Amino acid sequence: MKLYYFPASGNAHKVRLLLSMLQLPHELVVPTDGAHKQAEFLAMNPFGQVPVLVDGDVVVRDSQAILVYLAARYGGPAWWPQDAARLGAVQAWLSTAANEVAHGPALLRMHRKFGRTIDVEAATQRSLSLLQLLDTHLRDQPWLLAGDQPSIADLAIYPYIALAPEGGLDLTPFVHLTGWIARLQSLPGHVDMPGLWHPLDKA
Ligand SMILES: N[C@@H](CCC(=O)N[C@@H](CS)C(=O)NCC(=O)O)C(=O)O
Repeated sequence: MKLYYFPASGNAHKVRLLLSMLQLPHELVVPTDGAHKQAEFLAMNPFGQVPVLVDGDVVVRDSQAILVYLAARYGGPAWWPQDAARLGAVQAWLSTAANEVAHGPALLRMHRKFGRTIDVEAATQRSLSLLQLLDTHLRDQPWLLAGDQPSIADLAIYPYIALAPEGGLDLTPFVHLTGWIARLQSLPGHVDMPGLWHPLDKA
């Protein structure tokens, strides 16, 4: 398998995490010199963005879609639930990753780290609402889905939450969320990326 990615991409990092946790051999490819806007790459992803996964004849673009593909093909029932209610719950969090997370903490990070012009006030409000919602949700359960095992729902949400301090957000008041980040970081196969906040290192 080949994963096209950028080292600073939280979206690509979701996929790196699952590949690593499933122990799937893969090659990492960084498009250089604008190659992600050239015809060869655009044939794989017309949006000209990473991540893109190539697995034999199968090409999948979009981080959420790649998580679904890998979990369904290689993950087994823990990563890809078989019952309709759990699948619906997974999809709800994948949508949250593509919407509230992307337009909240991920956008603030784009602004602070890469200079993107945004409505900072709106993105901050969206982010704080999301962090509070996640913190409340994780008060009584270890993972985003009910039960005692992580799923792709957690991996879809996690990178841009743990990267949120790079966008100027303080995660320390959100103690349940902080515990979830620490749990994710202690999973076998967790891989680090520059900028991820490590709550257990804070002392
Ligand atoms: N919805 C897409 C968004 C992908 C995305 O925003 N990729 C960024 C890196 S995180 C990218 O490739 N940006 C380069 C560009 O747009 O030129 C996903 O979840 O994969």
